[in-house]
Amino acid sequence: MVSATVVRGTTAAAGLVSLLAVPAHAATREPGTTTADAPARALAEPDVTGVWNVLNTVRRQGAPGAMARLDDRDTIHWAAVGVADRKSGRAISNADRIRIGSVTKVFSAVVLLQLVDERKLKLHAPVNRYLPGLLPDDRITVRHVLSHRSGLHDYTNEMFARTVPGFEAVRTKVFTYRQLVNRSLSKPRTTQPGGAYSYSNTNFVVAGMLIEKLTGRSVGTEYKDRIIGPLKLRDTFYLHPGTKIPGRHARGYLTPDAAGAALVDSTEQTVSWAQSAGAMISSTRDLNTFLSALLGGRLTSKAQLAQMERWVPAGTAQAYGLGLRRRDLSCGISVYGHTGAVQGYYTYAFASKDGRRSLAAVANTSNNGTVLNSMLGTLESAFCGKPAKAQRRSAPVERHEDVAPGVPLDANSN
Ligand code: REY
Repeated sequence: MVSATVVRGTTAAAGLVSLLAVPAHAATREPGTTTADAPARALAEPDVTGVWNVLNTVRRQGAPGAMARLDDRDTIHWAAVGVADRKSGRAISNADRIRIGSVTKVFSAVVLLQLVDERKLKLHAPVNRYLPGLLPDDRITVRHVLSHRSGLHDYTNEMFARTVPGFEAVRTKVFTYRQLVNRSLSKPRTTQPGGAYSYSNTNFVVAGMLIEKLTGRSVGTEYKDRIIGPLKLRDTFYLHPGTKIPGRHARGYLTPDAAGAALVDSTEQTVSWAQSAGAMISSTRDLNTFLSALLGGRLTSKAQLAQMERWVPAGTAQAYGLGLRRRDLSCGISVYGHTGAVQGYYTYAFASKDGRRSLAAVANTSNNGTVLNSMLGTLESAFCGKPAKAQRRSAPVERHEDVAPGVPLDANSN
């Protein structure tokens, strides 16, 4: 088990003791976070030990490894427990790359909002204006798609109804965007255009199609030129339909539906079933850099960031903007980012309103609702600090809006 705290520029020792040694300047409070619908509040000191405890918990709950990195202004904390590779027994580390699943959606949304800034796209315009005839209803707008209010059915529901067979059936497949949209359109829509939030990967497949249509280039090129390159994200890739994770990485282990069945190594896959909805590779460091830059206003105009933060209710203690999720923590602080679930990997990537504190936490398993739910605790510890004595925090129940439905909360918990 490894944990450490580093003040940028001075590498510190590893170990739980150093983890507790918070540098003096880090004690400065943030000016506060304000959301459209929450009062301003100062952030408490992060409870780094609490984050570490959560990682240990998720390991006991079935994750081979778990890790987190917390960037708090100039101070970096990280912690890692368990293994990156069950065969070799190599310890997992925050230097390991991972598949980030739906955190990819934030990248897709940023590209589209930059295109709005460039006046190449209008949020209130129908998708069909840009992609004639794609959708069966001209009333579905770009905003509806990016806020999961299009009503487009999530085709992954059927695809992964049976977890391991579903995965093996698509592991090496290469889909066109249109094939994925057609799968969705073969089912009834879930709402009227602009109706209630209903999470669907189909929306961000449409987002990828919009990016490619409007720019004439691949989504991979757009992520690279607009985000990965400018932010110098050295661990971040979109390699579709390549199946390998380049360089040092944590292997991913999918939990089968049958209790007690052996984990399935799911590291290599095309992720073609998700593409612009979930196929990126990254690291905890790059995710923190990315979200800090986004929330800090360095990736879009202020006006488009404000659009991303126009919230619709999205379950208990959650709201969704445009490709961006807000989670309201027990201490009244809200954090902004996304979760990701792709076979073998769970990711939480969130930042404070001003982007100055960010947390990325990863477990190298999936289809384990208990682990997913426990990982919420990393956000509580990172942004709310130590809970007051005798007040045990009850984490809000994870509602699987952003994970294929059908993952029972108590899966594998017995
Ligand atoms: C896909 C299934 C989940 C994952 C999904 N991921 O929609 C998007 C996201 C990209 O939100 C799989 N679960 C698992 C099942 C459930 O197969 N039967 O947990 O690995 O990140």
